[in-house]
Amino acid sequence: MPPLHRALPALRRLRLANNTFQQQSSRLGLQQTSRQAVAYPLAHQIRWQQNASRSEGEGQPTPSEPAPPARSGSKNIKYTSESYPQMQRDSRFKELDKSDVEHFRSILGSSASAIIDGVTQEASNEDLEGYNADWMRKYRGHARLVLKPESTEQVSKILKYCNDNMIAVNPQGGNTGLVGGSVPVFDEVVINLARMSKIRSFDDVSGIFVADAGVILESADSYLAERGYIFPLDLGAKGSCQLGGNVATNAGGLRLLRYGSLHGNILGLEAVLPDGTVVDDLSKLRKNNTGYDLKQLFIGGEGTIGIVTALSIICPQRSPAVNVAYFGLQSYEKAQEAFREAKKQLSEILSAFEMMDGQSQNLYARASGAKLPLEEEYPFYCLIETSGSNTDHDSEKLNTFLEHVMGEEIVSDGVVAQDETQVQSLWACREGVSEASQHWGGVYKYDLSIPLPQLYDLVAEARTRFEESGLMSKEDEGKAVLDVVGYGHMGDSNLHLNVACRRYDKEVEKVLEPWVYEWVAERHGSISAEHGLGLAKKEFIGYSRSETMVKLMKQIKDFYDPKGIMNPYKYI
Ligand code: FAD
Ligand code: 2HG
Ligand code: ZN
Repeated sequence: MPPLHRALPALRRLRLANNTFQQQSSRLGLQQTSRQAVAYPLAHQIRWQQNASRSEGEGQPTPSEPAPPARSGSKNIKYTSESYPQMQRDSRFKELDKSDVEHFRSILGSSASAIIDGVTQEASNEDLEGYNADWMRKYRGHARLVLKPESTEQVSKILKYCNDNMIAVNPQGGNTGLVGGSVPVFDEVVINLARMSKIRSFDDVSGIFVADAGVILESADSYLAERGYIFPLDLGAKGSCQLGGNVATNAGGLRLLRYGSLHGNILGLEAVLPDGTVVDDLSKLRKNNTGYDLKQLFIGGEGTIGIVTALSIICPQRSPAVNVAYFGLQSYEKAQEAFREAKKQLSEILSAFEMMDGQSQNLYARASGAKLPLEEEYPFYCLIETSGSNTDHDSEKLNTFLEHVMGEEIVSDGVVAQDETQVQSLWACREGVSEASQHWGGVYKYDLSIPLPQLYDLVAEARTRFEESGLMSKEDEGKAVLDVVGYGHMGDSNLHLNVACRRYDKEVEKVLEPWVYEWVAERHGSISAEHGLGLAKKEFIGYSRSETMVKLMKQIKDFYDPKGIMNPYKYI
């Protein structure tokens, strides 16, 4: 089959133009099904904590695996307390004893899945590992107790007891966070929300969805898909991350360009404060200008002021006509031109505009064994998704856009998915990069907002720094760094700089930090576009926030959590 630009006159049917890629798609076993139910080439590794689950209707728990199997080799992950020896356990916090565990048992009942107890020696390190070690294999805590409440009331009783007894806690969802916020540093009690997995209600007229914080994102979206709606957030970790974790990190993801941030979509929250107070702000109102909008503090709060137990969110109609195209481009300037044209010509149907550099795509191909969609290699790639309500109308718009960008040589080559399997395969090239970049042992990840014209300069400069440092080689196993890759949500000016490593190494970190943060601050960007600060960026908040802002944040923290038991040692 000819490449896309030669097939343009026949584009009415939007055919995928690369036979070998189609064969590859079936080799990977991708299924013709909805995007949310597809097994991505690397996804089995992403679902490392809880298996994705389907909802069973209102009031029913969405089943989830009780215990997260730690990924193999997680015992080799260094303890955070060893990587950061300057961090000391806060001696004000109580060390757990048998009486504490007995009290928690009295709250949680006798269900075996409610407590993982390494304090009274029943649980092994193996059982606890999936809660102590993070997804990047970079951070590892010493927690000996994991509590899994199944109701808001239980969360309230647990927190009240912890607050009264100075017991530090670490709220946890799917443990897919990328900044070290989701796992303890020392012996904080992990409060994991996995068992709070009920969908509470859905109104198919307004699109308002209310669910427990422990519902897995993919389950929520599958539930909504069956009713013609879509969850207004999508990200690569959808099979494991929980709605509460999404709220707590204010996750951005792949659909933000179209549906906006959780700050706008979330209508109400239920949360528990450290002293056990239940904040019932589970409003289903679109408009509610009655004083301070306090729920916003929990959105992106990273578990530092309370535990989110439920949310209400407005969900849009699912678009029946979805198209995905994948392009090769000769330069970053061409990618910017393509974005400008996409906004101009696709306007209301544009639902994603993602950029990937050539290195990121090669890394993905190497890690997954997948063949890339285009026959030639390009320095840059873009993935565009359109979502609309009228197939003919959308196809016409997309054709006009494709003819323009190909005719003007903005885009050098491209393919358009012609069925759901191909949609998955194209998306996998983008979503698979995050995991591919840590395939060889470790990764330094930076998630940055940078003005669009300068966005890629950072990647090019970082690459030069590593070339000059002598720390990088694709072949030489002795070198810590394998490659420097850049990709991200170009439509949101959000770059992901990933430095793929064979091991974590302070020499590598020194090349990157604080240089990356200084670079971003000089351009008035943000050092955290969507992943949060957690532990990884604790020291660097000042690069993006003024002293006054940090002081106000500390005052808020002290007000909500005067004893400091919530997610201590993290950014605030
Ligand atoms: P966790 O990782 O368990 O926790 C994250 C933080 O939230 C921690 O500080 C934790 O203490 C706190 N927390 C968790 N649950 C609660 C709760 N109920 N109440 C209070 N605090 C809580 N992020 C993006 O923004 N966009 C992306 O595109 C994106 N893609 C990703 C792709 C992959 C492959 C991976 C591994 C991660 C990605 N992430 C992305 C990171 C991301 O933050 C999330 O995956 C997700 O939002 C975290 O949810 P979680 O349930 O796993 O939370
Ligand atoms: C993505 O957009 C995620 O794929 C993860 O935000 C980015 O791993 C990363 O750096
Ligand atoms: Zn992202």
